Amino acid sequence: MSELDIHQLLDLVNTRQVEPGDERVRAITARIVGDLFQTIDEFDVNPDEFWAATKWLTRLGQADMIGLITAGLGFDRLLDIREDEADRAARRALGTPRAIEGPLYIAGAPLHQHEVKLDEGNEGKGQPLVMEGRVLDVHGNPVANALVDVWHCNELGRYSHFDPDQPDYNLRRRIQTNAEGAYRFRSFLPPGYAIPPNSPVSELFSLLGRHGNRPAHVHFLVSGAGKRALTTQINIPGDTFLDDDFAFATRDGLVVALEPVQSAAGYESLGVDRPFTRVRFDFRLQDALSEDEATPASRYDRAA
Ligand code: MBD
Ligand code: FE
Repeated sequence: MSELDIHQLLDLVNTRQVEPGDERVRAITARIVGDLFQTIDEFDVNPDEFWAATKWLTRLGQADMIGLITAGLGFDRLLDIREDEADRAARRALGTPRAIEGPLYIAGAPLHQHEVKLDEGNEGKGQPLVMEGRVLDVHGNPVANALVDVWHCNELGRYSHFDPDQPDYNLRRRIQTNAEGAYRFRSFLPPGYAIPPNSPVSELFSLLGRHGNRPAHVHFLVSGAGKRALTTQINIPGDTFLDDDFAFATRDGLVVALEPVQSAAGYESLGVDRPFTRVRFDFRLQDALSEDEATPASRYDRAA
């Protein structure tokens, strides 16, 4: 059996076994290897192309950019679509639509009660914004002491912890809602995001003839006792890339309305002293069916 054709080789790769292993991992691996064998064969991929691809994968991992390519190739949104389908199939009451976490969440942001100056240390950058609202359940009842974990990019479109030029937790905070489920924060309207140039991701995107832009957005991980933790984003209207997000994450119900507000009355504690843009947005959380569902955790922590 030392001379093999492609089919015999694939069969060997997928059937070798000296111990039980894991059935599901065996089956999924077999499918992926089979699909790749077929791709190489159909497209007549030559050795130089194949080894260039493996080097690209190595560089992608070394640059910690796997979470960026999954977003750009639609996998993050795919998982959300499948979760939505599972909710519908289970006839679960729906809350605020979920939207992808992205690769740039950092746990453990500073915790504040009811309100926060999210933009502390970034004063004067961009147009002043106040976002406020409540965390509610699917029946519209407030969720007291809910946690609103919020993060967005700086005025250059970069995220703290991934950008050496920003202090830790810049533009990242957690806000605990009051008894009425209310939260509010001051910040500035962030710009969109663009994938880093001269990176493994930008290399593939140029070969695909694609851009790597996201429309302006703000991320949230919202949780509360007995409620299903919600990962979502809001989009700022008017952005060129609103309907052309490289990560395919724009959703109805998450493009907020911007209200110009002339007077800072009532917002003194947030240090607002000039006209600002207000966004009012209530988060609606589903009931949790397990402790795991209620736990506010990043996708990587959840998977661990
Ligand atoms: C981002 O800011 C983002 O939200 C996603 C999903 C991917 C890359 C950058
Ligand atoms: Fe983002």
